[in-house]
This record gives sequence, structure tokens and C-alpha cells, in this order.
Amino acid sequence: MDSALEQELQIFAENIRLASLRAVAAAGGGHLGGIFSMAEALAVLYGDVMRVNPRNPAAPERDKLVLSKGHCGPGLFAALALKGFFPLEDLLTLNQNGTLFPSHCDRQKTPGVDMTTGSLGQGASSAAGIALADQLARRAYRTFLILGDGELDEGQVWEMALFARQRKLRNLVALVDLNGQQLDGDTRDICAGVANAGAMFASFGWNMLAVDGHSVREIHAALQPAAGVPMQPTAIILKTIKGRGWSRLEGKPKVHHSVVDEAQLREAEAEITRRIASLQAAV
Ligand SMILES: Cc1ncc(C[n+]2csc(CCOP(=O)(O)OP(=O)(O)O)c2C)c(N)n1
Repeated sequence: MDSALEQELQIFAENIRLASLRAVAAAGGGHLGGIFSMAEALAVLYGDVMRVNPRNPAAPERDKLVLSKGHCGPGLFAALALKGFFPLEDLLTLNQNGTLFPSHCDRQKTPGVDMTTGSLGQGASSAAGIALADQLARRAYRTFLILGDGELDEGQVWEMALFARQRKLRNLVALVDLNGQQLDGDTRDICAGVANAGAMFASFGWNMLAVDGHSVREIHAALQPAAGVPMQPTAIILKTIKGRGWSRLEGKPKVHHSVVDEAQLREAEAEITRRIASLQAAV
């Protein structure tokens, strides 16, 4: 990856944070912790890796993404808006009556959203089904599945892991946002085992890679098709920090859901836009 692309993707990630922050603030609240922790992953996927067309969002010939931690939908909507699927300002209707942007992902409402999610675990099975359909139709496209680490408590994820290995879904890539927190506490206090998500996927017969989930360079390298072993699905463990990118949330406890008032919005906007300016100046 050249440094121009690295810089572009870092800025993309910050703009995902900024746009989802504004949408969540307008809606009165939302899951910024888990949105901010996956911003770099979304930026790499939509900024360079995924073959999608904003003018033809439902074409079968495209890569697909299932955001199984569907409560983080505003992060995905921000990435899609920045990619040109719909105007950025439309995100400010988040969660209002008649909006195309509900708080959780809905494939029947939002162009570019490939699966309806929100009930944790279910998106895993949906993603395996989509990947299987592409495999059977001999379409050479990949399905990306974003899972939360708390979500790994769901048995359905591990049924999917067995199934995907059995069906040799090498076109399926799961990205685990290992931010160490879930709704009501640290994962280590609730289901400590999921901290070993990489070893768990490997033991289920998956190709496994672990990267710094805030390094666009490392994520980009892990997402290259050659990084996967043939005939196996791939799990990429993203080591992340919940709330990354806003000092009020980053690395703090209980940042699963946030209500953002006017002063806090200005504070977060200032932090993020300062980083964007310094990234732009670094050329
Ligand atoms: C089946 C199911 N049980 C409970 C919930 C409520 N819930 C919403 S988010 C969440 C925590 C998810 O934690 P994690 O997967 O780690 O997401 P992240 O920290 O990345 O936001 C829970 C329990 C749900 N959406 N679905």
C-alpha cells in the first residue's frame, strides 16, 4: 500500500467517525463506542477493497457486507454516504419517522445495506448463506462479515463457523471487532473466552489473521485475497479500542451507548477535524 492510499483511508475513517457522530447527535443517542472502534475497517473495505457500485447497489456481481453488530448501523451508513450511495446530509434523519436510516441495519430501507441485522449472531448465518449463494452461482465475489466480540457469546456464530468450514466458503471473511467491551461490561467479566477469538476460529478450521484494528495498512494487507488460505473461510481479528477517536469515550468503561449534547458534539467534532487537518497536512 502506498502512503497516498494509506492517508486517504485514514481520512476516510475519520470522516466515518464525524458523519456518524453528527447523525447520532441529531438522533439523540447511539452506539458510538462500537462505531468508532470499527471505523478503520469500514474505511479500508469501502475505500479500496470492496467492489460495489453506488449506482447499482443490488447487482448480484458485487462484494457484500453484513454488519452483524447491527446496532452500529450509523457507521456503515456513513461509509456508504461517503462512497456516494446517498447524500451525507440525509444521515441527519437517523431514526426519525420515514427515514431511510433506522438505528440498526435494514436492507429494505437503506441502499447499499446488504442484510438486516440487530439480533446478534443472526448476521453470521446470513453472511454464510450469501457466500454460499455466490459460491453455487460461481460468482467470484466475497462476503465480509463484521462481528462484535460480545456477539461471539452467541452460539449461532459457532454453528456458522462449522458450516462455513464444511462448505469451504473461502469467499467469506469475518472481521471481529475485538474491543473488549460489550453492552453491560468488559467481555472478560462476561464470557472471558472470547478474548481468544482468533484461536477459536482457527480451531474451527478457519484461516486466521490478527491485526491492529486501527491500522489501515495492516487491515488492508489482511484483506488481500492472497492473504487467505484456499478452501477455508478467513477470520481477521481486529484488535481495537471501544470509542477510539474521541477522548471522552476512548478506552473508558461503559461507552456502549452515548447521548451527545451540543457541547459534546462540538468537542468531538473539534478532535476529529483536528486529526483530519493534520493528516491532510502530512503529505
Ligand atoms: C440476540 C441479542 N441479544 C442481546 C442484544 C442486545 N445488545 C445490543 S448490543 C449488545 C452488546 C454487543 O457487544 P459487541 O458485540 O461487543 O458490540 P460492540 O462492543 O462492538 O458494540 C447487546 C447485548 C441484541 N442486540 N441481540
